[in-house]
Amino acid sequence: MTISAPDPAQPPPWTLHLPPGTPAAHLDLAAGQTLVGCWVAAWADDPGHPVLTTLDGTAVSAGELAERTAVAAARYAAAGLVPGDRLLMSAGPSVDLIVAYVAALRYGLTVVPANTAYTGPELAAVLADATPALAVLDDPARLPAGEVARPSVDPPGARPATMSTPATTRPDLGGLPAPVAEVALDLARPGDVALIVYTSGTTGRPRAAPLTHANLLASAHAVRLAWRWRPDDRLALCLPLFHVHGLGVGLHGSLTAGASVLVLPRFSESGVAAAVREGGATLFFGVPTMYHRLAGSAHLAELRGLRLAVSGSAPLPADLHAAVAAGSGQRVLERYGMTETLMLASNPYAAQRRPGTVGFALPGVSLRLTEGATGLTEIEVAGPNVISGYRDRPDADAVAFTPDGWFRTGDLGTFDADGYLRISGRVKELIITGGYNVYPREVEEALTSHPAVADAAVVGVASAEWGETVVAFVVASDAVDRGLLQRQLGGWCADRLAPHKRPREWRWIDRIPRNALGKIVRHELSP
Ligand code: MLC
Ligand code: AMP
Repeated sequence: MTISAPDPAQPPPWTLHLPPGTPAAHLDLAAGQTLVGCWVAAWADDPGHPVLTTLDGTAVSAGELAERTAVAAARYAAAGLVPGDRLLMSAGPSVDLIVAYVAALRYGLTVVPANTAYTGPELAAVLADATPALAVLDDPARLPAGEVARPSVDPPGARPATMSTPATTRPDLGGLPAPVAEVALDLARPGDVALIVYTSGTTGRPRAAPLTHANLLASAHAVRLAWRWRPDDRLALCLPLFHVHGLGVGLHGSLTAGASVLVLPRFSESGVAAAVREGGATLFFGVPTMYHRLAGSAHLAELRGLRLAVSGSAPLPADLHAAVAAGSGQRVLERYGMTETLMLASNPYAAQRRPGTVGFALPGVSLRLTEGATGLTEIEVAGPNVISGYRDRPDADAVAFTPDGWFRTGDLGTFDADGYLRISGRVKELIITGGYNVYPREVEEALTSHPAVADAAVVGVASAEWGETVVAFVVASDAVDRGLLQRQLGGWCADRLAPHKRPREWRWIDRIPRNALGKIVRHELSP
């Protein structure tokens, strides 16, 4: 039962995000446009504008970025790629990587980002489902050699059970053939898929979210408007470029606003401080773990120099919000997003930023709450930012979308008296640690595949630094030495799971509580 939905007779709640004087009735976030079309138009307007900078003095102007991405696109063509092909991307943030990425979109490729910490089996699962024509990696040796097994999604015989691993290159595209001719650029249509992002565990059947140019542009425009992003802004960007936070909000938002990105190779408190002090950064976007570390460092006060600091991907505790405000004067603006829907809600830029809430629906986005059988209210979303369905997964679509086409976020929420959205929990089985998602089932499957494990369950426990950390409950199959088994399981997980998915703590029990359907009763597992 829908208990709270936008009133069609009233202006949408998001009009309060718009700068004064914006004609809301005429707001058409991305209609008929593509990400690259919008970026190229901004570059042509001001070719000398620095678009990418680094702390060691690199500066790439808009005109140079246009040129470098055209050359890179021609190299993709010389390597035999054609528009519509998929390109796996798994590398740390760098100017080269951004050039390779933007070039791929300009040439009409679909980019499949993957976590740089993925183990061989995790990467193989993405490769097998996505079948990219080329992989851009910091270390090409990370790719499993030879053939990879493909998941059985299609009826038997519909496609081969294995695929060859794709050609690889580094972010500077070293090793790709030199361009032989100019190639046609920027021909993507709004409905073409720019990104395919895997959202769930790599075991079982993968769930891939195809994000179109129109989805991504609508979300980039929404945050550009809501956060008053200007060409003279410079974002200190140290988020990974394989998730929608770093890519969809940080990079796309900056390029859509015609602003600059200060590219940092990784997050560090001193790096963020230097970005503000020496690099001219006016914006910083981070996950709560980054704010926790900044708040505990000697660099907190440097945030004072920013025009805006934004937090997302996980809940920002109200006491952390207060600590950052006390130490730097920055009232961090918290926003809420999700891979399949991009950005959903944000605290207001120009009105009260209310700790513990994620504010109001962003421009173009509609939110409603629906009460389930338990009486809890789930957040549902519709808008130009939302995917139209998972890739080749009608079964997942049937669960994720309501009959009237709204997307179920799996997050629980309530609106407070002033209409601020508060996220109160999750219906989905998900642990968020340092802004990364961990699906308990994936970790449990890795654990129970060990011969000495009879059963296992994984839960998240509260952590001031990480938000949640992963704790494993294990039933050993025989009377084995627990210390030895724990060491063995540590190595077992390290071979199969990226570090953020590996249990940080271990508990040994006799039986995993399960209900009549065999489902783990997680709340009975007390860490
Ligand atoms: C690193 N480690 C983690 C971890 N990140 N463990 C649990 N959770 C994490 N998030 C591991 C390391 O591999 C290492 O393992 C150990 O923890 C200590 O690492 P560290 O050096 O202290 O961590 P660091 O490399 O500094 O990484 C911390 C971080 C990073 C916060 C900078 O986690 C990060 O960039 N998080 C951002 C994730 C993100 O962008 N999420 C957006 C998803 S999109 P070992 O074994 O070597 O000791 C989304 C939608 C939306 O959610 O709304 O945005
Ligand atoms: P992902 O699947 O990686 O895109 O993660 C999306 C999930 O992150 C959402 O469904 C929420 O559960 C969570 N999330 C993102 N932003 C916030 C936030 N500000 N507060 C609480 N949870 C958040």
